[in-house]
Amino acid sequence: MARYAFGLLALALGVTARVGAQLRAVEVPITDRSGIDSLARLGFEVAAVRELRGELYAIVIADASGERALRGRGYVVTATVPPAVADTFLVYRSFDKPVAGIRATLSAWAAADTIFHLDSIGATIEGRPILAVKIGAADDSPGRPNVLFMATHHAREWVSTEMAMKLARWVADSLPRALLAQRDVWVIPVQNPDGYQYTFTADRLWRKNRRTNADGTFGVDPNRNYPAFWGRDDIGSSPTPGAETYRGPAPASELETQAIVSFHAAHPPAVAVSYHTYSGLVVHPYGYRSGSLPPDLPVLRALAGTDLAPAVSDRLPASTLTHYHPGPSWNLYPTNGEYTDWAYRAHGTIAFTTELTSGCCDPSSGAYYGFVFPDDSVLVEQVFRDNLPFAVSAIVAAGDLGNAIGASGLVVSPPRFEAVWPESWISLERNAAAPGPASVRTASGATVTRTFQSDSLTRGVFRTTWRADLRADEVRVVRAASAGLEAQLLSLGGAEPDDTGWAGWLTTADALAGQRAWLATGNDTLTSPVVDLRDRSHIWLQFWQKHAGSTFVPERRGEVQFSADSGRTWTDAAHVVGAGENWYPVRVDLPQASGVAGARVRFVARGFTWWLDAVGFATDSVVADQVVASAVADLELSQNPVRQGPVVMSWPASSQDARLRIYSFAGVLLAAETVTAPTSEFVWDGTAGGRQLPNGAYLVVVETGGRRYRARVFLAR
Ligand code: 0X9
Ligand code: ZN
Repeated sequence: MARYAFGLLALALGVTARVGAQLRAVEVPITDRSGIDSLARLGFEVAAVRELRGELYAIVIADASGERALRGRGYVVTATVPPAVADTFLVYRSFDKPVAGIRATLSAWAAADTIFHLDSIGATIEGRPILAVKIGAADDSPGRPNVLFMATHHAREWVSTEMAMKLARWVADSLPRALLAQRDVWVIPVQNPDGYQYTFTADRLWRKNRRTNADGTFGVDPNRNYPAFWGRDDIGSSPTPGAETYRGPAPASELETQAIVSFHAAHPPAVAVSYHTYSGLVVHPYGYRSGSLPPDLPVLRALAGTDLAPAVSDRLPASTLTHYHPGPSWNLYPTNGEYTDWAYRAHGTIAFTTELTSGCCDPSSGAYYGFVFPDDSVLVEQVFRDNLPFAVSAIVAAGDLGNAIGASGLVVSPPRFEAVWPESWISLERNAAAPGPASVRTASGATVTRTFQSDSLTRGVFRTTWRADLRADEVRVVRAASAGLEAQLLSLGGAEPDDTGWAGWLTTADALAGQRAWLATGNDTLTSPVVDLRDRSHIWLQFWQKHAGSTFVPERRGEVQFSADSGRTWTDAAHVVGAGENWYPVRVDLPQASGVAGARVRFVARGFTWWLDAVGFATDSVVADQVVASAVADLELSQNPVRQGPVVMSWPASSQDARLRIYSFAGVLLAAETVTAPTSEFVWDGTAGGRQLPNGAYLVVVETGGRRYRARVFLAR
């Protein structure tokens, strides 16, 4: 079933609401849902669909030029006053409503329950308090990491406020007390109270705050006003006061923004989730520029998951989605002055935007609802339940981000190479020191060195480029010796004339490296030649890509598949969804490729425009392959990396004594021990010859009964 591409996607495409002044809601008759698709494809913002006197109408938010464009396309356009809605819903309630409103409810909770602490962190232009509740101890302790859940930057996104309210209640009632005692959990259910109130009294589809702009229009977009990347370009936000994404006259010009900024200065969150609606996403920094990846991608990805192991399932009946797509925010569209980029830049906050609900469909009518989620307590409760595991994982992770575990079981990848060529990227742990030089051993046996570069945006991820001095086929082993990392390209293809054995896709001169790249523009499959990976382990796939999809149509995507039997059977290794207009590298771990003689990958474009270059198998296990090419299996380790105390290494029981050797990463033998049968484990405290070894990677090899086991152990203490 098709999904309908609105929300602000339409604004990003920029047909309407770009220039000109006042926006208004107009009704456009459509025959069926495909009419919504057509409008969305033209770039119009369809905020809702309404049935009136048996006719179907799309409600489009447009300015004068947008209305002209609609008429120019033959649409009949009628102004509509989005109804002021009576404050009498079953689920929803305004900010000001006596007794049951957001303000009254929070006050009642704080009065009734000693673990609820209610605080006003600022006031709006219309004088409403911006309310934050803290659940747990009353005082602030540096020993308790802050976790922030925030909602309703955008006035009309009501489900997000209910999500935050339910979460506050759940944390107070049900979060295990031992965990709560170790966290400061904060909830700000309405970041934009004036706008939120206005959606009940005047305009259900209002988005911005309610400040009067210099040109007489109203409102600044609260999610474009933060002081990071503010006004960087006019695509990620608008300089036009009447526009829906107006960024305001200056960074943090708005009282609501100032309240959040000072809140963060006083209580910097380790993790934050900013709830919005709609489109079924869990996105994270960066959002300011397509293709930019944050240094903490391993932590963000562990928590948000991947399309094959997503953190949030969508179990709403009639939803068009099965899960929320996780990824960098530019998968949706680029923004600047946006909250998560700011919190991450300013405070290192592991920050997410959750776009709740798919926008379709209301199970009672089958209707698309967009921002107007049904007033149905069962459905709203389902949204909450679907999103609760991710919220809980955020609370847990805040205590030890390096060991974060996602709601679907993903963990933080260890320090590693993320790409080998044409740029070598390594990601280290948060706050790791800069590594020494990068060196490359070339096919001719020469060594070339470069320094790893990092800047304030890529802190912790170090990059160096070989493109200028080395051809891909000359690169063999890449090393970041001081970080104990190395990687080796085992195969490489990039649509160049001498890349033989690849089939499918056209080639294009729009290349990342060399002269050509591959390009698919619809349904097309690119298949690699067969690669022999016998005697190889710790295999991963590197590729660089860009793509022109949409998160609103996730069934149009790229699928990366692996075959261990030369292409007879295939399994999914990764999915690629959404927009990504600049080249960036991807690493996909392929543990199932170890020792495989007939390894192949293929890239299946499903209605997806997709560029690929520098595709190849790589391995992290260069030394291991050199020292013990014939190891049969890996040792079992009680922890890796080893952060604290000793590590217990074990192997299958054997009737013979075992010989255990510890090597430096460069292959120097540091220690040898004998373990007497029937003991089949060794407790290692990180020393060799009585000497404490420095942090880094070591290779441990155990031989017993004619079998050989090995492990690469990271000391990180
Ligand atoms: O545009 C926004 O502020 C958010 N979407 S919404 O439809 N709720 O308005 C998304 C912000 C996420 N960040 C980026 N897409 N860069
Ligand atoms: Zn929003």
